[in-house]
Amino acid sequence: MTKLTVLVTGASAGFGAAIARRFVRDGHRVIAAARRVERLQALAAELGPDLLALGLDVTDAAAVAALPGSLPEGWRQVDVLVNNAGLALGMGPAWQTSLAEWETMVATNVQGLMRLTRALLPAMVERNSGHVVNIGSIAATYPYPGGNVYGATKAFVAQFTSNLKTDLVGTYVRVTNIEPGMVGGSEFSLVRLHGDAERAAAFYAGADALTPDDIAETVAWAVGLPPRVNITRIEVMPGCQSPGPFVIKRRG
Ligand code: NDP
Ligand code: 8X3
Repeated sequence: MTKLTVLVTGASAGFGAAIARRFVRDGHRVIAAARRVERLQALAAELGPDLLALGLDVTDAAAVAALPGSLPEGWRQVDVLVNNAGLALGMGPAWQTSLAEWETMVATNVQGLMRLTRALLPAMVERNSGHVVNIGSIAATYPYPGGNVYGATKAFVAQFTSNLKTDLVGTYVRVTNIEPGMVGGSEFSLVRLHGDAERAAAFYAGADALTPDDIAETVAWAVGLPPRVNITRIEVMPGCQSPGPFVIKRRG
């Protein structure tokens, strides 16, 4: 087995931490990036020297541009980039939401992912080997009330992935978009609902939601396939979830 170096953004919680654990346990090395470095250090203490904790705000364009050259000696060849860092903020209708929150979602989910990819892709193409795994969402495909800018950022991720695939045709650099539905066991809803733990818990009550480990499994599967196999997109929902019917508001 080739020991890969995998850079996972948003590794301080939820999917990112599960993906980092999965790759290290599978015998790979992980650069675990996020803003809350103390959490990454705890992950390093848990997983040992195959995990490198990296303080990184993906919205910091200069830090992302400098990333390839600023990694420690021996960690500079990134074989797999998992663009997982992301967030939703708010569930309100478009005319009542905060413009600043919309901008934060765009800066993180769109610009952060775009810049990380631009920073690390040239070396992958140069080596004719590598894999960019993006964490999109079913919110890219299925609209729902309150999904406004969040869903739109994930639609960017879906189309960016598809367009990268066309640029990378004929190479062994792969690109995959994982599009999860309802996943519990992460901080996603707590962040989206501005720390309202009761509302966040109510969202998952009685639902057999996916877990971060299910997403880590999906990522590990796509990455573990032979280099000739490019999984371009995977939509993954729990059995308890499905797209809804069209809404029809009737007169009277
Ligand atoms: P969490 O809130 O548990 O984790 C989000 C991670 O992103 C954290 O580690 C956080 O780290 C990191 N992050 C946020 N902003 C930044 C930033 N500016 N720079 C660096 N890291 C950042 O959520 P999930 O694990 O659930 O979500 C992970 C991804 O999956 C997101 O892209 C989300 O949109 C997507 N997703 C989630 C679903 C769900 O139901 N949970 C379903 C579909 C997709 P820190 O704050 O330490 O920087
Ligand atoms: C998160 C999934 O359906 O809550 O991306 O938007 S959903």
